[in-house]
Amino acid sequence: MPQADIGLIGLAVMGQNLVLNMNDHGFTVAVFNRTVSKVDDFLNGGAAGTNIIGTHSVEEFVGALKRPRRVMLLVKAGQAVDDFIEKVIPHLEDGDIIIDGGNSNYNDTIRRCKYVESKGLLYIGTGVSGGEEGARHGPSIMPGGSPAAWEHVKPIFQAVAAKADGEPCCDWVGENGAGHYVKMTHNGIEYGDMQLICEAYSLMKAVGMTPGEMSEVLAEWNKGELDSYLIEITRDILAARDPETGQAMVDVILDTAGQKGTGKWTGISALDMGIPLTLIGEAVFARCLSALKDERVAASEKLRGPKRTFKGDRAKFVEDVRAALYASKIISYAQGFMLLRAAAAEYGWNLNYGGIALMWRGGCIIRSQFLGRIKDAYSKKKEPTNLLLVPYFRSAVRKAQAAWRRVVIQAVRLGVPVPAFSSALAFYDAYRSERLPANLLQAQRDYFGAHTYERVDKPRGEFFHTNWTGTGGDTTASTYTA
Ligand code: 2AM
Repeated sequence: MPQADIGLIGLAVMGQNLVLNMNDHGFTVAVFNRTVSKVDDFLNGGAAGTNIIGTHSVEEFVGALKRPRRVMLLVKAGQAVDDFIEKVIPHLEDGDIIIDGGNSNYNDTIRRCKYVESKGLLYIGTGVSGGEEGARHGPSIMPGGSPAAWEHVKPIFQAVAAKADGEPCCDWVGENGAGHYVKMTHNGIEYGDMQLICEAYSLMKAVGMTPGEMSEVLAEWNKGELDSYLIEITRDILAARDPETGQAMVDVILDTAGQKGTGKWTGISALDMGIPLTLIGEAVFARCLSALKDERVAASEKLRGPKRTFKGDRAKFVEDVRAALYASKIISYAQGFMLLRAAAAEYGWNLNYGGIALMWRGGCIIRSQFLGRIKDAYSKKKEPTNLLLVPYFRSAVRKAQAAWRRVVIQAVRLGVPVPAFSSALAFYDAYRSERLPANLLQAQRDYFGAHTYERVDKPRGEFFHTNWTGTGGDTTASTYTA
């Protein structure tokens, strides 16, 4: 007699923790793993004394599941997911559900959803965020895929998810790859948030502050509008000491950043759709530049910058940095939601932006008070076209603006790179510009490539070409391919 409410394949730490979390909430879970010995290790270790059912073959695993069978995969993204889908399909029946909870690329999820549905089954691709700790005690869960599958996983997912303001940080995101797309965007925003905090750190360092002093500053910031998980952990990181040398831990860590690719995917998607996701783009590139450690060390011997020292009021400067960080963060989220809107249009998803903000409000790495404000903004009757136009954020940016500009100016004077702070400001100034220099750009395109332009004194959609040199003729780019 099948007993398990859900089955999970993939007993790495995330998988184990999620299974224990489900068990805590009264669900019976069957487990399986490619390296089968890990099943028994788990049952004799972390899962000892629970109702978790260990299985030693795909047949036994599927046989342990109640119908509709819910098969969740938490295996390495990529081929492993396709391999397990192939392995379980022959054992499943109409209406059974395959769930991929890994960090899959949304394009793969779109493909797999179609494939699995073609076999009469249902598919869910879900983002699970919050790391090992989140998986154990309440992650943010972002499911998308076959809509008919949602009611069958909803009670389990919402029970184990983090809660924010009393609501589960898990709701249906949309069809096929929507869940993984939203998770990817979450990770992109995470890159942005982290880069912004690193720039604030870099500025405080440039004005002579110690990590201990910065930790105290972040403890204060965490009590206000910047209250968030990432500020909180950075506060603790800056206070930590290296047991070997007694130095601040942060000072003994090599300054080359790693990345697993979700920030890059976010940037690629933005470029594909023509969305100016500048802050996340800069955050990804900042990691790439940091990774060129040897080149930078060599260049630091040769390339000179300004020899300035900070002479201002340090406390005032720190407050300016806080305001600049907050304003830049608003820009980053405004851009992130612009991306989601574009993706919704591109892929035909009916995204619930307030729901997404709520899913990110707790459990995940970017969790913050701030996301509660975004949820409020999207819960209004009239959905805002851009977060920057929402009165709360508009006024927050207005208040922070002078400080933000002072910080960017100071950073430029000191020669401290602040790509995220400054590109956020450039975005703000461009987005609020009624007229940008693209008129000149269009003229250039028309000059060398006869790409044509529209005129300010003629209706949109009418295109003109100028014979700039008197020798180019009247042929336009659309009439030939060069
Ligand atoms: P393993 O324990 O047998 O290595 C995280 O790496 C999880 O994904 C683990 O459960 C791991 O199984 C599984 N995994 C990694 N690569 C895999 C593959 N190619 N096929 C199946 N499972 C894989």
